[in-house]
Amino acid sequence: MKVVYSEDHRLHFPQGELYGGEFVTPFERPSRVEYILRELKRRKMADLMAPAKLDWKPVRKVHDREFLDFLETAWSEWTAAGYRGEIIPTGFAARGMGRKKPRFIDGKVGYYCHSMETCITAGTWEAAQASAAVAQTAQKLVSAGARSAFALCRPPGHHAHHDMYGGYCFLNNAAIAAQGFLDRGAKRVAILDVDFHHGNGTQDIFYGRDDVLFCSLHGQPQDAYPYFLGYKDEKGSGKGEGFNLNYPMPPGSKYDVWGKALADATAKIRRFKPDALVVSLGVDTFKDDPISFFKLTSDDFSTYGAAIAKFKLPTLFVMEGGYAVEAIGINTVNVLEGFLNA
Ligand code: Q9C
Ligand code: ZN
Repeated sequence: MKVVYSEDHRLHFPQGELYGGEFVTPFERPSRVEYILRELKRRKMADLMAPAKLDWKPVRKVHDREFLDFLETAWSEWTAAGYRGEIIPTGFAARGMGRKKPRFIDGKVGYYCHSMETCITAGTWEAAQASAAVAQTAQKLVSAGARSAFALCRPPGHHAHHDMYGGYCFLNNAAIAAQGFLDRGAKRVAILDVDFHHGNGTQDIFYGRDDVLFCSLHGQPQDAYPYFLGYKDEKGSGKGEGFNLNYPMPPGSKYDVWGKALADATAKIRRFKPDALVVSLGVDTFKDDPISFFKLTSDDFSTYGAAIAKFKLPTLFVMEGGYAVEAIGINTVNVLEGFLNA
């Protein structure tokens, strides 16, 4: 399988993540990618390729222009204000407050951010663009006829909204890829999000559209990040109604529960008759993941990789989360190998 990868992911590595009131080393760290690459090489599955230059057209269709400008200039505005730490917002537009965008950077950060664990650093924008280019290059391989490709994206993307970052995500790589498929002739694209966390960003971007079916399997928002989206009754709006499907599941869920959700989503995706499938591949559903509460085993990843192959669709895997770093390579490559061997 073609694997698209850029070393520029290393440009994004914040010193801290706000977690339980402490600053800890971010769970979303560069070594995640190294473990995945090592396992791909060990199984002789690392047909590596560097990304091409990013084509901004599909990016601008899924993200707000001023949000992109903000990401580009945030670091220089922050340092110009005299701040010496990494970028973290302090104030947000909470209930009852207004929606106008502030001028000063500290206010703008609160306007464009939805979660405070995600720091912006000097290299973040470079890394985020490289990650989007990785997804897009892999998408173009599939659009050009490859049966599948793996976009080894970092930072991840599925928590990035049309105009908000957070949840370790800045640009929505899977959404950019889905838009890329449509721009290259696909009539309908399905996105299957198997990351432990609800793909709130992807949901937001396609909520009013009927050309992209979004299906997310995740920890129920009563108990799991992102807390404020991911309920079953979020079904899409306007002509997008019926094209957003959420499968929230309770703490401790094993493959017996998770696999049933996948089977239901599979039936809905088939009925949609997509021309391409984008898999938002997070392996934080693993039983030993440090920030998640599902109980999938390493073998379960092989099982669902094979299940995804049964769609017989051109398939793009886009890396999202997974924080049990010692197992992240095994679990990720199990999905890909399960898919290839099906
Ligand atoms: N107690 C992705 O997997 N913080 N993002 C969770 C848990 C944010 C996860 C705190 C988790 C973001 C791509
Ligand atoms: Zn996740």
